[in-house]
Amino acid sequence: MSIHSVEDIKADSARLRGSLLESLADPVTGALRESDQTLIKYHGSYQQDDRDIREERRQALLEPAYAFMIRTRTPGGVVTPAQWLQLDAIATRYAERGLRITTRQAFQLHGVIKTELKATMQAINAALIDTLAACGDVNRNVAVAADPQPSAAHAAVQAQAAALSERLLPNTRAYYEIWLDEERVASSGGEEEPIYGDRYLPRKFKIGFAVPPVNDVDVFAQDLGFIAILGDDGALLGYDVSVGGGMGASHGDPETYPRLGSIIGFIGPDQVTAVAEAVVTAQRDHGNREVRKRARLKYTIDDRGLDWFRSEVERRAGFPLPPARPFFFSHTGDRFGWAEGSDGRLQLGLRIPAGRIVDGRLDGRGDPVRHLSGLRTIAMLLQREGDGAEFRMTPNQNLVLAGIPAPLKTRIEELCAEHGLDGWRGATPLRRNALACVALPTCGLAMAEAERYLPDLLDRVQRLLDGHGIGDAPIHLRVSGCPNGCSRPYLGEIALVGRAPGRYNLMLGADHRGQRLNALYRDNIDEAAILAALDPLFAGYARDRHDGEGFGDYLVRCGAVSIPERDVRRAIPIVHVAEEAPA
Ligand code: SRM
Ligand code: SF4
Repeated sequence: MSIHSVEDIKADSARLRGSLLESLADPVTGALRESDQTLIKYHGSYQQDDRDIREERRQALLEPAYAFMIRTRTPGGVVTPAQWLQLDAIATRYAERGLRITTRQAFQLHGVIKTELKATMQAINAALIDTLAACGDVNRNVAVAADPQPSAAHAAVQAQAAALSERLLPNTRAYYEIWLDEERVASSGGEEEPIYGDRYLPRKFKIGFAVPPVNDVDVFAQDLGFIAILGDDGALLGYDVSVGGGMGASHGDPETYPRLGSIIGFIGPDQVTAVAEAVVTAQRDHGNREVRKRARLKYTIDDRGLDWFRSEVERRAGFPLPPARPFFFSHTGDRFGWAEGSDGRLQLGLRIPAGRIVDGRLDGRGDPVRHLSGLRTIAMLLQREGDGAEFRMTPNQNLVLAGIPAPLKTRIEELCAEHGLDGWRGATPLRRNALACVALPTCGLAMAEAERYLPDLLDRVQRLLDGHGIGDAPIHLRVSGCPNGCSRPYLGEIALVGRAPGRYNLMLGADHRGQRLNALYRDNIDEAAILAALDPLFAGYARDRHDGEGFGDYLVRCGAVSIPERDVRRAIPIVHVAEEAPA
């Protein structure tokens, strides 16, 4: 679809209504009209088809097996045990492949058929969760540091992020009319959109809040990143503001590239909304609406200059941005296992491979797991006795059970062991930290496998590491099925980026703090070539690494890869910070 048609569809949509009601009511096809396929994204859903059986259906002269992916808007990935149970019931009834935790702390349901889409949306809303603006050219789910334990200011940051997510929602009532049967009041559908305007943003927009020393949200991959700056007493002083991060690129097109956000200054907590609105509206007015591939904020900034953009933000916000304050990131990973908060309550970090929560064999291999039913049982326990405990999805596709009363620890441990949820215990750092995007069979853009390939890939890479006696190296590996970069692969120390079935670009050399992109090491190679390329590098790392040196840092130091300065963001030096080891 051309850029102009997307812009026209938005403008002509009567505030995102389009002909969605007619499309949904059409009994002849499992699909929506083409323009409605664009519009439904703003309602938090994508039309997809099962690519595993696409060819078979084509040969049988059947239309593709259309079904819908639904994505929640869950700022910071926080849900209550009651909401967890409702989502589980919805996934079990309407979706295929269980619940999926995304790299932005949302849930995705896959495989919902058109005739059940409305009932599914209603059930999600009945759980007091919505899907509005989870996709589309608007601000998406706001990501927030997931681990509440290291910082007393975490609750303030989470509350601020949730409020910003609300503030940046579109004003249209279309969502409530189409899915929740709200009566339409204005026949023209003319709700004002002071932030977005008639055509919404030129492209998707993403915000993340990091709480140092952990950079689990990959703050420099966000269009707009807020880095919490804490006082000596742990209180929230404000945020350093980063703009213009983004991962997406297209193979063979140098006009598109991943970019790390650039820090433009420091703001107080009460200036977050003004700065966010300034950044969003500057992108609305100056983002590229001609070439969709160049429409993200990162290109607006590179095309017009960072100084121009900073002045534009200051002008719109109505105040100057003083210099950024010092901060320090130690890693982007999650904490696993038990930790105790200052209030004596406990939290438990659980590894969920590629975020997929199912009962059965993970992608048909290995020992069967009972993650879905295990978490259901734990949610029932926490609902009864948890006294405010909550589930927190992490941007690394994992799960934190937070605010658990100490007396429940043993019972929860037993339930985890019973249902195979204690996999983090024996898992090597490679397995704990790995990310993979969804890719096949649902993603229409996938060029190669990712989530379904991850277990085999990890086995093979782990074997190599073990062979060199460095099986416990804390290496961050990420796989994406195409260059769009949904698992933020360009921030992986090792990354595979899909080119074609079974073939990937091998990218190497990012750090584990989210401050340096990797670089292309080998183009379009198969698994055997990937392992052959990694083997001597692991040998060198085992032999020559310095104490505590990460694999990506080693590769840069020894010259195996060279990363341009523009792809590095240096922390602003801070003293007296204890470095936390990656998980
Ligand atoms: Fe993504 C498109 C899945 C996080 C960059 N992404 C897609 C679609 C919707 C494919 C499509 O357009 O038809 C994928 C649906 C697959 C499926 O079957 O479920 C998809 N993206 C995902 C998720 C589920 C990956 C995961 O394994 O968890 C993540 C959902 C996040 C959420 O809850 O909102 C997801 N996507 C990301 C991230 C990471 C992040 O945001 O931190 C990125 C890189 C950061 C960025 O935006 O630059 C990302 N997704 C993209 C892009 C490239 C955008 C660009 O600037 O070029 C696309 C393609 C597009 O927009 O045209 C895309
Ligand atoms: Fe699909 Fe590509 Fe995103 Fe993977 S990276 S989910 S293949 S769009």
